[in-house]
Amino acid sequence: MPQPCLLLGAPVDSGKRTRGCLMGPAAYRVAGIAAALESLGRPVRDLGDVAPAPLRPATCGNPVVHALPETVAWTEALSAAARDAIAQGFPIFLGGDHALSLGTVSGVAAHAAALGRPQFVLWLDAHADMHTPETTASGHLHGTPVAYLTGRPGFDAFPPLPAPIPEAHVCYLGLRSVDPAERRALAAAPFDAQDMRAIDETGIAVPLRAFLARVAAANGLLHVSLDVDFLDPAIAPAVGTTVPGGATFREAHLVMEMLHDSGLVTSLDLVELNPFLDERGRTASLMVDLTASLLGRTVFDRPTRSFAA
Ligand code: EXY
Ligand code: MN
Ligand code: MN
Ligand code: MN
Repeated sequence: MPQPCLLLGAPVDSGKRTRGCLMGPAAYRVAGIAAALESLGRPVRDLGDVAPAPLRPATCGNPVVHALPETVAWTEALSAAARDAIAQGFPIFLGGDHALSLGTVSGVAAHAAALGRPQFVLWLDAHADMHTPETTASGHLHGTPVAYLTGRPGFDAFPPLPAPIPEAHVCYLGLRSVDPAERRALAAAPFDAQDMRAIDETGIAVPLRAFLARVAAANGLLHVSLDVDFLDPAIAPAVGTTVPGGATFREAHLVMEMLHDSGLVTSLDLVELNPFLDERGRTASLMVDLTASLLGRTVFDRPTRSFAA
């Protein structure tokens, strides 16, 4: 029996000022995510929506930071939920904005550390999400999870990070909107950061194959964080932070298909869907189809392969 897919709604909307991502989990359910995965022979358990921890006062030095106590409360609850879920199956976190990943990824990384295995992360996003609460100019904490997860200073208001992720274990694909402070942070540490220009030059399979080979060689666990704005806005309009020049339909599916064939992925975030901005559910449906590709929907079955050079 394959591992069950565990659906956990994470209706986080505190990571930015424009609201709507709280409707994301409902949109994925209406778009048929459970049936799509069941049709692939995977048992599916919908664990419902996670609730945030009780709100406590939280402050930081930057007065523009938005909804800090709310995001801290989500981080606490989602980290515990993720750590619990990954011990029982393949968790899929239905977002919710990208601030949810402060919790989900810290939780799965804690599990990996307890197993004594390295945690890797594939960040599919137009943005680097590498601000700290001190460097963000917008104050939007959905732009901060990678900094938190790699142990940057400035997150004193948040739960202590159980298991920081080494920068070299983070691969970005799709970057095309990176702020100056984030560029400096990326340049100063060994992130595997691929912008859209790199993907234009080599195709998206080349950097992904190299990353997967590294994960396999390290016997790592792999978390995938899929931001809707990784996709080109022409195919995925339901996001508040559209950036032109994103991944095409086929590039995105190829990433998911290769991830499936690698057999390495152990958890998944679907983030930043704002159903209020969607057109007849097409973005929600595309995200469900991409998830199905990651879980093995294909025309011809291919054997699991290591992607080693
Ligand atoms: N870098 C910009 C900021 O800090 O406001 C935009 C962040 C957008 C983050 C989205 C979810 O990926
Ligand atoms: Mn993001
Ligand atoms: Mn983004
Ligand atoms: Mn910014």
